Amino acid sequence: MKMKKITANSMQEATIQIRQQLGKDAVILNSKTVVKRKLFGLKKQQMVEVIAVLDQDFEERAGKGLNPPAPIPVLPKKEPVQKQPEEPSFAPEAVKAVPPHSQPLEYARNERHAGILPDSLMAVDRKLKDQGLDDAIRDECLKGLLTKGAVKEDQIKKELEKLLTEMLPAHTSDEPMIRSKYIVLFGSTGAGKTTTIAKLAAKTAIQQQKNIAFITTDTYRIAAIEQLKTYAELLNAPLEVCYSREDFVKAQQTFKDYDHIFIDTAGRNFKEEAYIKELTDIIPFDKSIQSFLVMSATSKYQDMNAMVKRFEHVPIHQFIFTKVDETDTMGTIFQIIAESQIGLGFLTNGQNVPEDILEGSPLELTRMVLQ
Ligand SMILES: Nc1nc2c(ncn2[C@@H]2O[C@H](COP(=O)(O)OP(=O)(O)OP(=O)(O)O)[C@@H](O)[C@H]2O)c(=O)[nH]1
Ligand SMILES: [Mg+2]
Repeated sequence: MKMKKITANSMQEATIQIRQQLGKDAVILNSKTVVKRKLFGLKKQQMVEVIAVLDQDFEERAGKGLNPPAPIPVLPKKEPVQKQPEEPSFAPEAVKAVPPHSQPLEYARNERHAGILPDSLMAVDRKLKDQGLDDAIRDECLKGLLTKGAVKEDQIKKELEKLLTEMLPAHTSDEPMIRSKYIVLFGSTGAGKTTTIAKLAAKTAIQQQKNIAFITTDTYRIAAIEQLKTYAELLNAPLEVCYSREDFVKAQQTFKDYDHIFIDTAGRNFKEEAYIKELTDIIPFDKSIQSFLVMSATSKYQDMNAMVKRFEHVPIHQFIFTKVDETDTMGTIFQIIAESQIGLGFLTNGQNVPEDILEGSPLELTRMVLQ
């Protein structure tokens, strides 16, 4: 994105200069009247100061190869609403509307913005960068703030919260987060799958008074079965261990009268294609299964991104991010959700079962990023 600040005698003159310097596709984001001193400061003259941009798309979101979000069984997820930023009222006809978030932008960052953006917006850019948000998302925020004329602290806070929240898939708060008969958690080794499944099952059994049961396909570590068995006993819930698809089908039959069956899976190195096959060999990812990809909030963006791509052929309905108590940087989570448009299911923030878990909402996540 090329950004320019132009000061001219009139809006018309500014528009001509913008066209000359940025071309006919430039977009005016913000304008204000300024008083400039002329003739060695003896004369004051009213002028217009305009900030305009030229977007240069370099890649489509889809080109990043992330999975499209899988519809949640039983109650499908609603499509997120993409809002177009308002066009400034003074925008001349030739100046286009600001494109939506789906079009990322590229530009040399601070050097080109220095002297163009007000300090308050430079500070926003820096803060979001520190959180791990990429150029495209930050550009979208800066454009949105300029378009709304939000350059003061209180305006920025309100508008930025709104802009960021709208980039995330809409949260259907009227539907329970656990909404299918079978709930499966999968993800990388040690991410917190078993602990989280115990938290979810306990909440569902105790708070919602549902009949719950457990299945585990984690047969690699003896301790893994014992770990889940301990939680099952505490909740007075049955547990079946499944080594194969036949075992799984049998367990489904055994648990046919239960409300929710929580399925724990083995932590494996999912860089290996074979492990994904193992997972899908045992569990039939059909319409009765609601699946959560579990990742630690402390993971790097590249690893999370690779993980999402790796599960291309397994439906991921929502994410669970664990260990948020171990990081101050929530931007990576935000980035992954905004890019993949796969919704946030839960965040876990400690080792206590069942307390340390919360439902994720787009607004809450945005607030955590902006804290
Ligand atoms: N700080 C913190 N620790 C957590 C959280 N969730 C889980 N843990 C800890 O992470 C460790 C691994 O948790 P598990 O639930 O065994 O992880 P897993 O994904 O089932 O591990 P594997 O089955 O071996 O792949 C345990 O020590 C948990 O107590 C969390 O939200 N915060
Ligand atoms: Mg486990």
